[in-house]
Amino acid sequence: MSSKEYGLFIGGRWETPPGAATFHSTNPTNGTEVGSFVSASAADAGRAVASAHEAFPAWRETPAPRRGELLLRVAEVLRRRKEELGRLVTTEMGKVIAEGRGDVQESIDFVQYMAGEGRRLAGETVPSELHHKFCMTVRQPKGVVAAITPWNFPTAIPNWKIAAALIAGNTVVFKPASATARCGAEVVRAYEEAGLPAGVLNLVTGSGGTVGNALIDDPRVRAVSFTGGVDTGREVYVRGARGLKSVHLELGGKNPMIVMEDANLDLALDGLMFGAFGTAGQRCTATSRLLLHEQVYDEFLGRLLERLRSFRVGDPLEERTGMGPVASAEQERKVQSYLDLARKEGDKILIGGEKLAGGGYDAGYFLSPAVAETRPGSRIATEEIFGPLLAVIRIRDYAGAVRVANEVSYGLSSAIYTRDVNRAFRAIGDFEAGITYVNAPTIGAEVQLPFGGVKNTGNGGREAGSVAIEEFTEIKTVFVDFSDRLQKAQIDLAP
Ligand code: UN1
Repeated sequence: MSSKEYGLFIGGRWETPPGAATFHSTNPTNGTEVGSFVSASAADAGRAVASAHEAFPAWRETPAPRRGELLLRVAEVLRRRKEELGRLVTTEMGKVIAEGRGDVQESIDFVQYMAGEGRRLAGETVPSELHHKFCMTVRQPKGVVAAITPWNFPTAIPNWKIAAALIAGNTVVFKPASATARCGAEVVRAYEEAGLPAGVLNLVTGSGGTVGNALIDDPRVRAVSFTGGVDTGREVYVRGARGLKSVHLELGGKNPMIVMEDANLDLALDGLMFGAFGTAGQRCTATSRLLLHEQVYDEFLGRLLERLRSFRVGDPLEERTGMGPVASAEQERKVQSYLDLARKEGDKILIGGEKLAGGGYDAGYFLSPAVAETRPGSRIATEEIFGPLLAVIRIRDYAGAVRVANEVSYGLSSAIYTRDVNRAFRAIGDFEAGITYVNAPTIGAEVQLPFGGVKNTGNGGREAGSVAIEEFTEIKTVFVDFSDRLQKAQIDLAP
């Protein structure tokens, strides 16, 4: 794939500001350049906001079902381009091709789902305490929304935000992660091709410190939707708070999988491989802790290590590859530093963690998938690593497993493998997490359900599902009095 140059997309036009600085994204498999982009200034971000602001009145007046038809066309474009975009995801980010395609499929599913939302956007109708008075709520768009997205789901997460914001009648300024800016730009091109009116969706590429902050600080931006790390998320929240904006945050995870003594171990092993090493562990929902019952500890661990010994790490574009490179030098360093830390803290690295060298590996960020035995409370058992390093903890019983599962600051996803239906249902209540899976790994969210977490994973909001609309709308409460006289609530009918 040859590299391609992209400008900013503002007011329906691609443009490269004269003299603009540029940056590029690279393929984590071999270091080649994938795309070159404008490093936008705060003034560029301001122009993008101005364009979104200008486009807002006409877009909000467009009937929501018409907005939905447009989204359906976007879904068609994405479907037609699925293979090409899937390969781009894999090339720019490094997840294996089946997952690259899955990323695009998640985009298609969500955009299509939101298109249908255009015929719902439901409010409520409730009785009045007075005669001939009608009470209802309607949903109204917030205005200009800033969507700031990470590199791990470089088409799906942008679409989660953009499609939900647009169907509700907002206009959007989108800043993708720099590492996957080409995926971001191609998402925007799909909306352009579908015929979205000028200014309704704008793209500004560049650093979070310049572009992201300029967007959050701009008084015309009424809502910010951010997915990324917890430290940045906290800064985004504080910054947005100054402008009293609605700030929606999807942050980290330290997701446990509990495997009980009565689990179907074959099923649990398949689930663990997918949950821990899918996307090279770089999902907010990745299974990063295995809480393993002592009765099946040795057997399950033995089978896991055996599976990993024949696990193929390599070119993510090859269909048979199990795991590609991690996404960047920074990710590689981070995982390696956690491995060092684990060794220092006395954890036992059972397998993996080497930087792979020779052959096709030299120019990429290839690490062998790692499993470390540790104890509750250790750093690798509590901090988000975002890479192919699984922490394993021995547990004695269900109560202990839940205690360990919950003793982290995050609360996104969680999973339990058991055949005991009582225990499964108890786990649903006991896990401090936004998502619980029973007999399935911690990853694999579906778009028609809410996605998000508790504790440091966010600030209470949810993406996806029909509740996604709540993040992007204001509720207007409406009273229509058709009695032709002044009626006084709380007073007229009081005894
Ligand atoms: C994320 O990791 O930020 O459930 C999103 C999953 C995916 C989405 C993950 N459908 O793993």
